[in-house]
Amino acid sequence: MIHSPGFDWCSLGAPVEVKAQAAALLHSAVRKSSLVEQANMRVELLPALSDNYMYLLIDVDSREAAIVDPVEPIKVVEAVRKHGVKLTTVLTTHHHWDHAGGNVKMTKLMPGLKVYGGDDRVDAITKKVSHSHSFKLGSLNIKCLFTPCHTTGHICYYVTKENSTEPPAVFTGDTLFVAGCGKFFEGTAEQMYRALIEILGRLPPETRVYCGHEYTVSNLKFARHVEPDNEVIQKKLAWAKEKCSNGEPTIPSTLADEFTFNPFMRVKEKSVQDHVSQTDPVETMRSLRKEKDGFRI
Ligand SMILES: N[C@@H](CCC(=O)N[C@@H](CS)C(=O)NCC(=O)O)C(=O)O
Ligand SMILES: [Zn+2]
Repeated sequence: MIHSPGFDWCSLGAPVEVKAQAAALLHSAVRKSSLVEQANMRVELLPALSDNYMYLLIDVDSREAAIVDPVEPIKVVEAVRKHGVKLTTVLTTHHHWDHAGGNVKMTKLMPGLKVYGGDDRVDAITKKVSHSHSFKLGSLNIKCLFTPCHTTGHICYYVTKENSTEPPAVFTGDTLFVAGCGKFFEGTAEQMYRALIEILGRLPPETRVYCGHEYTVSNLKFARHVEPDNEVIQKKLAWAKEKCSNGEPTIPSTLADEFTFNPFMRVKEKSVQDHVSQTDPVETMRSLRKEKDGFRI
């Protein structure tokens, strides 16, 4: 089998090798960008590599912008020009190359950028942050949430606007995915439980979730395996397949939605605990991750 890192991105109904090749082509040619517009903040989703996302976050009032995980800096420069905004800030979720690997080039293309991150291994870092560290992007407030597990220095960025009736946004990198979570490369089930349930899970339910990868279809196939009787999962999977086949993103979701279909957010549910024969939420998290690491659809 030809290995393509983004092979799970879509089901194209063709033999495996053809699928992998077609998917690789589609990733670069067909994955569409999209814009989430609110009165106060805009988020442009910029597909990168085979299944990553970069996010251009714009403060509408000041036209100041930040870019999350700019692994393909040329695409970022084009988007910044298109919107006519001033890019001041790089928000790095974690040090892995598919997230931080564009930082050096990004700062060369646009000198003077502030580069945020929670780990000394983040390329070109200028501002090392820790939990609850807050700063402004124009009129937007950005709060850093320390969520170690996928990597020991992983940061999620929570974005709010004072006195706004519109939903906040959270950029979750490889901690929380739509319907899934990141692999525990440098951490434990206890840490992922804290990140997903006690930190992200306590943000307002309407918070929009912008994650690091387009893994929704493959994640939902695992979710369906865990909870075959959960109709929300079936519906979301049909919706996500349709989106993927049109090259459209399945992002953002909301935290409220994640609690209805994401098995890693549902570790307190009996149906999920029963699947892994556990009764404790942290042990359920540990067992689920172990099972998904070896899961093939
Ligand atoms: N299973 C991944 C393979 C790539 C991978 O391991 N990705 C890392 C992030 S760069 C991860 O944490 N994946 C979560 C998972 O496989 O559940 C996929 O769906 O394509
Ligand atoms: Zn990644």
